[in-house]
Amino acid sequence: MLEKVLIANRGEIALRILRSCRELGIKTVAVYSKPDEHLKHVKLADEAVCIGPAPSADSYLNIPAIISAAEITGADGIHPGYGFLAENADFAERVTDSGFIFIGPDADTIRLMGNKVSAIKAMKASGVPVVPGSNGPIDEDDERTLRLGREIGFPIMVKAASGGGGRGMRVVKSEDVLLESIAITQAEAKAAFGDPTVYMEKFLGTPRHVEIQVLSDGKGNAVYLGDRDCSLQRRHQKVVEEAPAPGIPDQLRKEVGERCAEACNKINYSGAGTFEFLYENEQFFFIEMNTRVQVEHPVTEMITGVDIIKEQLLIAGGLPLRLKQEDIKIKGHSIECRINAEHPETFIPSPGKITYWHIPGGLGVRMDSHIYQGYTVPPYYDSLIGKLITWGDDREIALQRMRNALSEMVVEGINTNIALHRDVIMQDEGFSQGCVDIHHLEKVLGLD
Ligand code: MV4
Repeated sequence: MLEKVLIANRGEIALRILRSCRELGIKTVAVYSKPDEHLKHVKLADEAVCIGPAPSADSYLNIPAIISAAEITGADGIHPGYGFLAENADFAERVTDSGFIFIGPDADTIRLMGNKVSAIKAMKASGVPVVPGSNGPIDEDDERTLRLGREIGFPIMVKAASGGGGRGMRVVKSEDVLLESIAITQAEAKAAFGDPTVYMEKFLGTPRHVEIQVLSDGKGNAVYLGDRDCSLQRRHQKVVEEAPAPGIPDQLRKEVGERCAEACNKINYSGAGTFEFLYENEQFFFIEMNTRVQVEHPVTEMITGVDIIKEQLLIAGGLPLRLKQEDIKIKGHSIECRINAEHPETFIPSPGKITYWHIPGGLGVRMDSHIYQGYTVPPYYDSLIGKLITWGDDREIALQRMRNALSEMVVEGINTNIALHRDVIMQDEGFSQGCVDIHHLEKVLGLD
């Protein structure tokens, strides 16, 4: 089992990882950039090492500095959190080659999923439903491409194999612009990712974003922990997430969940992972797999009672997964509001000193945050300052608890998006109803 874990991240997720390590009696090493020396988890960690100056490229993305910190402190495992190096296959490889345990799937699996063409191919082969499309890269044969396009039917989405998360994609309305759209996307993909490979999918107009959380030990024991709906987003940034995804037939949830768990076993997936789907007309369509723990993992923890980070640590430590599918019982409903240091209307980031910080409480209310009164939010990293999570026996109770919790929360000294959550989203009729699509929030905000 792991004895000392280096946390290669910052902010709320670094604190979240530290808490699970402590619960398991695992010692912790914090690594931090110069302006981050006052982070809460840096103070709480058993050891802390400064790995560089403010820019991420020189600190949280600095692989040699992180590995040196692990060597100096005698850590045996490295947890990458989310963002930064979490889905960097070269990092996972160098961690392993240096004799440490990477807390996540192996480098080859990260690489397989990092390339969307190979990810879709692997998932399709495992029986996971995918979007109708080219099922492979677009090649030089224009006649074949046009034929494929006609078969898929327009509109079509052209996507970069090395893209993902909304980068490197383009909608094509008709056949006459297909080849030129492909050429443009290829050129952009080459410039952005160093890989010009693109593929085609049927464009879905009004899907929901539904994802399935899995845990798998790479030894034939995989489970799915239900689903989440992350449709409420603005410019590919999720704003509110919930679990379970409302209004999905239970039989369908089960079928797709089982396919995901089977796919994990088939590829010997090790760790926590998320299958991302578009959901339209009561059908799931796989688009990508995330090989890390996600920001929104708490809503799944709330409805399953499973500590996802703890399970990641146990799997990485070499233990067989303790959970069987029949142990996973979905109970109630959970909603998460991402609290950002940004203006609630303009979305302009708002770093600075937090002069007053009052967080809500009560039954079914959870706050995952590294913030304390007097803390200064630095301008160098993303603006997430916390996640307010509620749970209730049903969606209505979780929603009402969220409205109450938001009304109790007070942050002074910086702008936050609390008012957006409290006065706009949690009052919105469509959201209150449930089942809104990925365009809903931007429509409500008048941005489309
Ligand atoms: C799509 C799509 C419609 N049809 N693929 C955007 C992020 C990346 N993960 C995949 N994305 C999309 N892929 C097909 N075939 C629409 C989107 C999309 C989207 C997906 C999930 C969450 C928010 C989104 C916002 C805009 C577009």
